Amino acid sequence: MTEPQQPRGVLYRWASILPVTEATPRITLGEGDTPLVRSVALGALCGLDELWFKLEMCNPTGSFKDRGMVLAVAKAVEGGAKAIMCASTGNTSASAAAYAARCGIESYVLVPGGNVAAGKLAQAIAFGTRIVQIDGNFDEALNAARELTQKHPVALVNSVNPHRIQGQKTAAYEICESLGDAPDILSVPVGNAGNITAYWKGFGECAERGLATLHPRMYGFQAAGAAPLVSGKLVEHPETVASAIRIGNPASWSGAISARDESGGLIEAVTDEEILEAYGLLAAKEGLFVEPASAASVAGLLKLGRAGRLRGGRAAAILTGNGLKDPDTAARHYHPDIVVSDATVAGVERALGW
Ligand code: AN7
Repeated sequence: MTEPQQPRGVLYRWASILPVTEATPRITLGEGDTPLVRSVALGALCGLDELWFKLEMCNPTGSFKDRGMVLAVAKAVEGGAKAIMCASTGNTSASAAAYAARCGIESYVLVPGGNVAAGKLAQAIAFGTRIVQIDGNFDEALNAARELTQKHPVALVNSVNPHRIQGQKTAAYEICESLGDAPDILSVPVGNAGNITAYWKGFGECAERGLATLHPRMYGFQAAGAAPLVSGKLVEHPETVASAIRIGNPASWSGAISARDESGGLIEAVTDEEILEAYGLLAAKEGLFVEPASAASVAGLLKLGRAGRLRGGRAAAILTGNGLKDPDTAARHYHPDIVVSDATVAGVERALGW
C-alpha cells in the first residue's frame, strides 16, 4: 500500500505564498502544475538557444485563468459571497462558471455580443452560469460589471480583483522551479494585462526568495487591431481574429507598463496574419493546438527573431488557451483534405492513392 496522494491544485501547492488562511475553503479542480515542454522546431526559427512552452492550456477549463480564479472564488466564498460576476472575452467566464459550480454559488458573466469563441460559450452554458450578451465590446462589459458589483451583493472576479493576480503569479514560480532559474525572456499575449502583471510579480518574488538569480525581460504581444499599450492610446473599436485579446482599454495598464519598463522588456503588436501563421506552425511543427490569442506570444518571438532582434538565450512562451476553444477559427484557417472511402482495405488504399 502507498500513501494516498495529496490533493493537487494551486491552493494546496502554493498556500505558503498566497493570502490563504485557515478559513479559506481549499477548492480545487486540479489547476496549476502545467507542463513546461521544450520547443523542437520554432526556437531555432526564432534565433533562440532554448524556447520553452508553458502549457497553461492544460488547466482544467483549458486556459490559464484557473490559477487566479480558484483563489478569487475561494476568497469570495470565505467572505460570504453567494454570487460572482465577471466580464469576459470567454476564458474568464468559463473559469468563473466552473469554480462557481464547484462551490455551489451563482455566477453571472457579461460577454461581448458575437465575439466569444464557441467552445468558451459552450463551457459557460454547461456550468450553468447566467450569461448576459452585451451590445458592446469587452471594455464596456467590464465597466458594467464593475458598477453592478458595487451596487449588488455580487463579488467581481475579473483581474482587477487582486486575488486573481496573486493566484496567477504561481505560474512564474513553476517556471523557475522547472528550469532551475528564471528564463532570459518571458513572452505572453496581452489583453487586459492581468497575466503579464502577475508574471512580473511572481518573478520578482522568486528572485527575492532565491528561487531565481535573474529577472526575465518581459515581452508582451498585443494584436495589431487591439494594441493600446503599444500606441499609448485607448482603442475604441478593437478588432482581431484573436477574440480573447480583443480589448481596447486594459484594466492592468500600469501593471503591464511597469513589467515592461522595470524588466527592460517590450510590448509590441503582431498582425492577425502573424498570429495565424504562429497558430499554424505551433500545431504543424510542435504538436500544440492553441487558440489564436495564445499564438500571439510565439508570433511575437518569430517576428523579433526574423528581424535579428533575438540573439540566443532562453525564452519561455506562455500558451494561454486550448485550440479546441475556438473551432470556428480552426475551420476557417485550415482547408481539410479529407477523402472518403468505404470500410474496406482496398477502398482506403484507393482513397490514399497507395
Ligand atoms: C487565451 O477571458 O480577458 O492580458 O475575459 O483568454 O491577462 O487579459 C482573456 C484573456 C491571453 C490575455 N490569452 O490575458 C477574458 C480575457 C488568452 C486569453 C489573454 C486572454 P490578459
